[in-house]
Amino acid sequence: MKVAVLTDSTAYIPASIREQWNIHMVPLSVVFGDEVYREELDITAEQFYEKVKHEKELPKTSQPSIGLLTEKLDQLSQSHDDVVCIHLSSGISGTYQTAISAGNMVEGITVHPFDSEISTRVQGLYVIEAAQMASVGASATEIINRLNEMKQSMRAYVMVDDLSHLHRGGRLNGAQALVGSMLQVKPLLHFVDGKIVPFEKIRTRKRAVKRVMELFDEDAKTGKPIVGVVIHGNQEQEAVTFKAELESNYANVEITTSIIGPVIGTHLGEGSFGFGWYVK
Ligand code: MYR
Repeated sequence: MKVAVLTDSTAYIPASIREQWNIHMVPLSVVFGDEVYREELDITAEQFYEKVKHEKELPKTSQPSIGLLTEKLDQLSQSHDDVVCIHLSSGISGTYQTAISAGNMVEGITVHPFDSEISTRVQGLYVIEAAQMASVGASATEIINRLNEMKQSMRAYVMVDDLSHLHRGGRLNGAQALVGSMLQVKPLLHFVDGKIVPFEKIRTRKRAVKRVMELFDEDAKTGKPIVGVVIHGNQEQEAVTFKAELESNYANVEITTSIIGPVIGTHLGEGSFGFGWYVK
């Protein structure tokens, strides 16, 4: 019973790591006018942030087509019986539902869908765990059970420089009446039931970063092993500094940094910054 692991490009797992762990990927796209760019394949994160600066119109995003997903599942069915499909939150994209629909159309492989209820490399934490389990022969059911267990301790917070991107894309939920006033501040955002909602209104980025550290401390001070990822919209240095500070404060944490790619970058804007983690 060979189990494949499939995710989408918004998990932002570098190709070298995908190859190492046999992780399959379907891309989402950014659309500038009539031009469609599949992220990673047609446009890198760095190229995207540069391009946005020179474009008159802001981009839009699109999920993978059902045709692309059925084609991918069909290929996987040649050598696998099951596939664990881990996608960005169904509360922000139709990708997860489309994977389920594609699974109903393809014969010879059983789709085990997992709604990460998040995105970015935080979603990637689930994907890497699933792929490592698959590599040592775990069944799809064992993998899904483990992912659900991870979800219990998964936490993520993100701040944006300009809330208007999320607002424009219709991905900001909750406290809608506050949006006008919130555009002036740097709210800390998080996911509730797979949707993005304000967590706390914080006036400055410095305070928001400090607040994330306090929230992290609640888990880190237990001494339990923690895996985390710092995500950033083209703010490499800030991410590296944040990671170094956490690693110097706690011996039990393993942290990576990850640039937020074009699709999620369209909705968060350049300058976004966040941190996600789970207790191992
Ligand atoms: C699509 O067009 O289907 C993609 C829509 C993506 C919406 C992204 C919304 C922002 C996600 C923030 C992720 C932060 C993770 C900690």
